Amino acid sequence: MGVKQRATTGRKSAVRQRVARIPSPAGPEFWRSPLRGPWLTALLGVVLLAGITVLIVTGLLSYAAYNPNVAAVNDKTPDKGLLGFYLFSWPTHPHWLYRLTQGTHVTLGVVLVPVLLAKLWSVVPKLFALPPARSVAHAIERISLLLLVGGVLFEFATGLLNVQLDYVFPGSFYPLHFYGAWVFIGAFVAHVVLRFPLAMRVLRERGLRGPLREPAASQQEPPDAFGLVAPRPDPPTLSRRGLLGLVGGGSLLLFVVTAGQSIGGPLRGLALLAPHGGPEPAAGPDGFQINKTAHGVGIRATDTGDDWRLTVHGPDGRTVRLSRDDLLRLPQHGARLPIACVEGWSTPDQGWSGVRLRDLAALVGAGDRPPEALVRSLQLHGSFRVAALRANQVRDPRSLLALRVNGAALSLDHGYPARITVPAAPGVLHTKWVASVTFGELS
Ligand SMILES: Nc1nc2c(c(=O)[nH]1)N[C@H]1C(S)=C(S)[C@@H](COP(=O)(O)O)O[C@H]1N2
Ligand SMILES: [Mo]
Repeated sequence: MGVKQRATTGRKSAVRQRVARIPSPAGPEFWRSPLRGPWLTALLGVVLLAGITVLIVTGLLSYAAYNPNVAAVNDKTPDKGLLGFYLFSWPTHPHWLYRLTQGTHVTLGVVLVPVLLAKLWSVVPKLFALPPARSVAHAIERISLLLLVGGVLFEFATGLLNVQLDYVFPGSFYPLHFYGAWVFIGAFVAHVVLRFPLAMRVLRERGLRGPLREPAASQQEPPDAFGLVAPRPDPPTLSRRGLLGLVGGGSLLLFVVTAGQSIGGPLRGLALLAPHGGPEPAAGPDGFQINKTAHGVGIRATDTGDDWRLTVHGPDGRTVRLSRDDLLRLPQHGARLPIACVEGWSTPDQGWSGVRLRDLAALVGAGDRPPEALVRSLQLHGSFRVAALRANQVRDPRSLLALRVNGAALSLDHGYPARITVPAAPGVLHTKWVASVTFGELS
């Protein structure tokens, strides 16, 4: 072997030795924060347990509110099967119900992001640990963790993209978020059953505030059996109190720049992060949010002019066609109702007036017990052109084919010549630029 060759080999092995000394993320040495430990993880875990439980309940309610099992019109999720076991007729009382449940779902989802990130950070050494499985039980645990972490990231990502960017997925948001939710719920329940007793024990033993009062020098939690506490910690750069302050402050900030889109009032002007936040639209009958403009969905002025007719179909073939003047000559009723979108934003109650849906049903012989209704818009392209309403929604005296809002004719962007309003129903069922309503048994 030549001198040169020997030197190269020597350098190579030195490099190899140095590489061997760099700890890998799969080993505990790699993770150096002195703040990690069972107490921190338990505290964040308990906050997430409460928050995510509310997200799951309000999310499942939102799906039910969408009338997904009326004639596969609103939602075409194939083979919901057992996953739809809990679906029920979404009520029409109180009229602000969906505004509350969906405002909570979206606002809470945004506000929990810093807590979720902190929780994942607190357990990150466990996520990288190798070997992947030491036993069958351990393998099951690791797979459930994969579904848990993958599920939570998927649900937050699809949810946040939907509220921010208006449906950017291949296919529909609903099946993705719905199936994703059930995968996550399964893993979440398993995780809570396995870990909740442990978390409670840690919090009881050490107290809710105990570790926060300890001086910065002794920040580290005692060595633990789970491998969360760093065996060779770096000196602290942030106190545990500082970390929790950062997380809580982040959540508070997100609340302030989001919540106004559903709470309204002075907070609306602060909702900078919300696509439908920002200052209240100019005063006047039209002074409330518009999601999609007539121009944006290709509604032409000629479609909504004097030639416009509403076509109403009855259950046994009876059909009537009504001009806007015909409709205005029918008994007019008022209802103060909000628009509350699945994306979390909502308007305060607006004063709608027009013809009751049940009166329209009576015109085509669907009288005494109005059945379900299929509403079609003039709109030729894009989503939300058809919507199915349940019998309880058609029957409610506040459910209107609205012709006017806040004392003036609807503006084109708010759905002129006529739009649907239904108490407590998601905004997506409030079809604008209505062309026809078909009453009958849809499902
Ligand atoms: N024809 C038609 N109606 C529609 C929609 C639409 O895209 N097309 N969007 C729906 C959705 S998702 C919501 S939240 C409300 C929004 O009402 P706004 O645009 O008046 O704010 O209208 C609903 N009605
Ligand atoms: Mo919506």
